[in-house]
Amino acid sequence: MRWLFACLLVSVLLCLQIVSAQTPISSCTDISSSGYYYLTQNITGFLSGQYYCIGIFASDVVLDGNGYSLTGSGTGYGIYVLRTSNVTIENLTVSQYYYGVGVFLSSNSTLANITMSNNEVGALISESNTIANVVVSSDKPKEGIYLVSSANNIIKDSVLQNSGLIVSDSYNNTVTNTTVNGKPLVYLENVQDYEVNESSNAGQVILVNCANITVRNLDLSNTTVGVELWGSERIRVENVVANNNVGGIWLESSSNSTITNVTANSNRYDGVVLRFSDSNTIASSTFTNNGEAGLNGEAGLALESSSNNLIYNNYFNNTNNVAIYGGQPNTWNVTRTEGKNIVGGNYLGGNYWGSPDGYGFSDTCGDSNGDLICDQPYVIDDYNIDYLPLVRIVATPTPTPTPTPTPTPTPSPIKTEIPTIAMIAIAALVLVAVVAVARSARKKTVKQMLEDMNDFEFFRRVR
Ligand SMILES: [Ca+2]
Repeated sequence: MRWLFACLLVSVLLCLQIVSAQTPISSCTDISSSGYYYLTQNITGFLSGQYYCIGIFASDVVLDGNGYSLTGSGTGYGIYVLRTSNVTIENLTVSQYYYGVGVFLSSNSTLANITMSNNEVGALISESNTIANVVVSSDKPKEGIYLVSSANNIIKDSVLQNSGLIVSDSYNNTVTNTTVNGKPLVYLENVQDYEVNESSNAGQVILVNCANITVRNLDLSNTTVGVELWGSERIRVENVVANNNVGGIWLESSSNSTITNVTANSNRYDGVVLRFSDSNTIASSTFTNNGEAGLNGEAGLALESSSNNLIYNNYFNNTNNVAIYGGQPNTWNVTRTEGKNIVGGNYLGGNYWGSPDGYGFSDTCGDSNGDLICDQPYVIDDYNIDYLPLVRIVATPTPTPTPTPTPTPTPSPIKTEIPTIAMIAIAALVLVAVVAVARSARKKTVKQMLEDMNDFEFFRRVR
């Protein structure tokens, strides 16, 4: 009898083992032991009390979505993986979380056949992992695949739409057969003396530990970041458009590189970011309407702990044109030299400092000698001064046609001359008076507007 009971117990335990090895999932849950898990229906929201729907905290796990979906409402993680190895997540759609899939302190994970749509970040990955046959898409550009503090990641056969790749302190990665907006994602690491031009038809360009590379004649818009330089030097980015991205162009720990004839407009965060990047040149480029997300510190150009960069002949027109963190010195103009500048003037010098409200420094500065260079320098901070800010040629308003006086050619007797002279004198006096009134009225208006602007500036600072 005792033996029979023991056999029964063993059979039950075996059955349980098999069941736990093939576990159906029909709601948000934690996975804390190895095995095969599969979704049996679409799931929404979070696991109660957590910021994720499915948490994986065990190694040797397969999560098979079976074609079903996880859907959030803009925050947290769809799938959160922590301290594991050999986890496979496959065959599902993850939508509308802040992070679609987050994999932390985990190695040898595989994300395969996953569609990540409208998450702020599709996949945030650390350590060595593989992403294959993944589709990351958004209605508007968001942060697609983010490789952080990791190495030896493989990204292959994937499609990034209104999305892209970002790497941060991540090396020895391989990216193959992956597109951004239908165009190749060009990821180069440890490459020297190379050109990425229009023949590459790149949709995004990422250079890690590269040197002497030219990136030119490309439209790198509607992605995470058009061009990213990480730990690279002597890179030339020329004639590139980087519009409507999360960020236009990003240089991190990169030096002696030049960005020229670039257009970076309407990026959600900054037009160009330099972090820990020295001795670069940014010239003859246009940065407008960046920073639409409205967070602090977004700007046309953001410099963080970056010094000795030369920034001149650029057109800035953003609510915040420049943001500087760290306060290191940079140079914002070249010596006044003859040559067409970015706003059509005849001298190269500094930059044009416009503002969407039309009252930027360059929009309103005085130019007493008419050389289209402001009388006063533009002071960003004590270490960052544009000594030769540019003035734009403003189209002259069409003058009001002066009524042509019809002279009376008839020789007049002397007595009629007196009233004529008097009339001219009166007319002249009236004209002077009218002009004076008009001038004072205009002065008042401009003064009023400047006051209004100061109020606005003050409000913005206080806020
Ligand atoms: Ca001047």
